[in-house]
Amino acid sequence: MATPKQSSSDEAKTNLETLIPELPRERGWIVDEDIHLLNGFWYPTSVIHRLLALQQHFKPHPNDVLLASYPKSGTTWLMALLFSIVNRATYNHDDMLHPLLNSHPHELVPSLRTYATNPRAPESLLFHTHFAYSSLPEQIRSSSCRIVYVFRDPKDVFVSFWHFFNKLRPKDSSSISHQEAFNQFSRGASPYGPYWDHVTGYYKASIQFPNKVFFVRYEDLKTETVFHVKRLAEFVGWPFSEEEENEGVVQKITDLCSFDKLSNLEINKNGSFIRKLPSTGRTVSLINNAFFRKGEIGDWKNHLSEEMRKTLDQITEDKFNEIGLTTFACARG
Ligand code: PAP
Repeated sequence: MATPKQSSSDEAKTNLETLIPELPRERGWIVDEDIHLLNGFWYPTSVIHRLLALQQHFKPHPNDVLLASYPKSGTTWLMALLFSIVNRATYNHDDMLHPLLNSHPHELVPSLRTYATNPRAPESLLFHTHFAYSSLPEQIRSSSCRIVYVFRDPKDVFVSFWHFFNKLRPKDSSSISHQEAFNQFSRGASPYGPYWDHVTGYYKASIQFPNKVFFVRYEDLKTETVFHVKRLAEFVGWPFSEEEENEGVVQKITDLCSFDKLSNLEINKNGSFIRKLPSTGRTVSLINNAFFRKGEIGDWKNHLSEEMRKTLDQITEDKFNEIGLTTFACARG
């Protein structure tokens, strides 16, 4: 009897089932999901499933804007800013019905991952990813769509990540100590890591393709928000007109997307959304307020020992100095 021919999705599944066990593996941080080293970056199992599907099928539009970041680097903030900037002809910043007042930014800016299994909504040109630059589908890297990358002091990134996964971790899943998580992060074996290679990939791309990749530091956005919001709007092709500037629109959008404003909205204080992990079938309830903790520069001082600070600053200096990127090294003050 002839063997039934495999469909292409069955074949892809079989390929994955043989590929994943062969990849180096580490403990993941959320919902007992392991992470695997794929082409230099550590991704959770469910993410690898989707990444491979995207690499095969995703079709970018020339006007797409992809927000990219290492987790906990300012994604939610940039989502709110980009959403407000590109939709300001439809939603006025002081409209009581502005979507940001009733929806979490993560609901308004879909993840690139969702397009691995769902067709893309034609009206949606804004989406986000935590994939490294070198992992992005080649179709995105070679298309004319634009990429906005935000990065942040790795000391604050680690602390923010640590609080986030502790908040989301179901009570029945195993925990990981602060020191263990720190060791993994500094070895580069954290989800979506190594952090330093993630930043370096996008930084180099922003130097090589300045019209394609916009690179901004969370800390600079915090201290000179209006200046960077104007640059951002120009980069994504929706510059503010002189009239808008005179009317204070930039400041109003900045205020709408500020930590104080967003974190105090009912939807962000008490709402939640559910995500299912295809690899394990488990669901994670994402509590909206987990994305709004302190929103400060330098909270690491309250959570890292002097030795931990030195470790991260040293790696950052070694990795970033060689590519000419300003570092965050600073003494505990
Ligand atoms: P994600 O990658 O999972 O989407 P992301 O939004 O990048 O998370 O990171 C959350 C961090 O951004 C939190 O930092 P913290 O833990 O140090 O407080 C969060 O508070 C901060 N954040 C969220 N919204 C804003 C905002 N509007 N302005 C400044 N920081 C913000």
